[in-house]
Amino acid sequence: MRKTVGSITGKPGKGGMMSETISGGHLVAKALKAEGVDVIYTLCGGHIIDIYDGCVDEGIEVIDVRHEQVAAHAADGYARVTGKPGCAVVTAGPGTTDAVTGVANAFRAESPMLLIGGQGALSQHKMGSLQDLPHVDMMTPITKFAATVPSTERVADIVSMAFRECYHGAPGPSFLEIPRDVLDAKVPLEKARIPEPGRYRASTRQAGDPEAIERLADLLAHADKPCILLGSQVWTCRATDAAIDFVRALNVPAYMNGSGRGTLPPGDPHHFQLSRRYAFTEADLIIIVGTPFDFRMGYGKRLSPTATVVQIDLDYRTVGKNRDIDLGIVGDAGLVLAAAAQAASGRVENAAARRKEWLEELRAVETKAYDKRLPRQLSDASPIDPYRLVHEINEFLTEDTIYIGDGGDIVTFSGQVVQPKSPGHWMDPGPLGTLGVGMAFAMAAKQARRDKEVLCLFGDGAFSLTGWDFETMVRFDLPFIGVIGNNSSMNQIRYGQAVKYGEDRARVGNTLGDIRYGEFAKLLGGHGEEVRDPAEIRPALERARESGKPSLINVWVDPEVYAPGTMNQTMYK
Ligand SMILES: Cc1ncc(C[n+]2csc(CCOP(=O)(O)OP(=O)(O)O)c2C)c(N)n1
Ligand SMILES: [Mg+2]
Repeated sequence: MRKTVGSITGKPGKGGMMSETISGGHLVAKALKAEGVDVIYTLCGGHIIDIYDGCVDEGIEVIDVRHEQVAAHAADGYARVTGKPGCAVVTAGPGTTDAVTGVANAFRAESPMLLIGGQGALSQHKMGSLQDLPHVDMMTPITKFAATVPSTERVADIVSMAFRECYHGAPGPSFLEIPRDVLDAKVPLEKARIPEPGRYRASTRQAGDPEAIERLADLLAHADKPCILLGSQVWTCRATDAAIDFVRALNVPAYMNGSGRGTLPPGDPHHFQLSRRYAFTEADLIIIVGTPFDFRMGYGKRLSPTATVVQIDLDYRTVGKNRDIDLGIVGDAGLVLAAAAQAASGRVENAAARRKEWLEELRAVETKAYDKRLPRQLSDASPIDPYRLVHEINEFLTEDTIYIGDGGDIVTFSGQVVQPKSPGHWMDPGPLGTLGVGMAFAMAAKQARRDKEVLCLFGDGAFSLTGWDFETMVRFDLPFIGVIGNNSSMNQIRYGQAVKYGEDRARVGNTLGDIRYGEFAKLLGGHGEEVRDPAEIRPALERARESGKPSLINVWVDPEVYAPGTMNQTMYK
């Protein structure tokens, strides 16, 4: 006799009574469901199939990809887009090692995701079972929490523990390995701890030290030339409204980086982009929000030594790291900015008005830089100037287009020109600089937000790393506009070789074939085109939009030009 309650099957208990049982894989699915996770990204393996079976019962979609790196990047992307943690499930051994890059990227990008890896049965521990590796040891340095699930009863408990750990300080990834016998075994339902939705973890948002907020308000009241950099945590904390209120009420020019791009729309009087270096040199008060003093900030050395520097971050370890600061605040970007604006109100009217000239000064620098570059953006040259390509993309984006950049030099061009029109509509790998995130981010963004358009600009090198997952986009009907800036090279690296070793020795290890990626898209069931004429970029983008399919517009750009950002990289100096 067999009784089935959803995922739960019955077997005779003590005294012949029926007791309900549940397997480890089904407990995983229940814990994911409790967290609000509605999709897992995976590549199958015998060690993990019980999780799939649990997902069927819980109504969790299973998106199976062609490489585990993509599964992990997609979980990272899902977290960024939805604000919920992402989840990737991979098999033991090579499945887990393939996913390492995705976890590492999420670690540096402060993205909350859970990677679940299979593992050989506990009963065969260290006996040399198929695909056995020390996964937890490997994952520990690149996660906030890495553990083995020791028993079936504790599967859901430890999954919820891993999610809790994702939100300690600045968010990040967790890893769990679940041995095959732990996953497959069934235990009496009443013996398993199944945390209930909303009852096993608390908000970790912190409002910042009130005394520090007061000091910030005071600094704002006295500053003549303040500026603020809104980093990725502004999006992580969903602090867009607080940031906008802050810059408007206090009349502070704002620069944005990483996922913070789009916090203010282009054209907003407080939106600045091209005058950042000038502002960091001339400002008397610089407020850095949710972005570290890492290589992107010249480790803090590019800020005026005489400016008062304030740093606000979710992670106490980031505040004051690499550069001294005048005021540090550990806390949630939204809560801190709202509290500072509130504390400053009534004290800053004069100061805000006084800053009119400072904003005009920056706008003039901004306009000059824009005008200088404009001819390149409008260039009719063939082969196509990369500036023209990114200009066309920028013009083509709508308020509902999520823009993703995945590549070297070509994406560096786009960083200067492309301005997302809405918050949370810019995705880049983050400080790990991982090539190959694009397809996975497009997959996650489109799956999570069917109402959005997704456009990904790839370098041809970056595309080649994970391009086969274009097929997954077709299989799951996830239309997106893929654009390849094709220079048949790994140009960003080639530039460094040319500078260091001379042009005649520059073509080593960086040359790619002349691949017609438009044909590749068609082969896999998508829409594809080749573009060699700059005037054809916009119509091709329109056709991709209208096709309603995953698409690749392969744009042949000039391999002999490099982005200023590439040429300025300190590694080449
Ligand atoms: C996974 C990974 N491998 C290697 C690198 C080093 N890298 C940085 S830029 C670059 C060249 C990328 O070429 P492509 O995507 O074609 O862009 P291009 O520079 O040609 O515009 C490489 C190999 C990296 N960042 N990530
Ligand atoms: Mg290239």
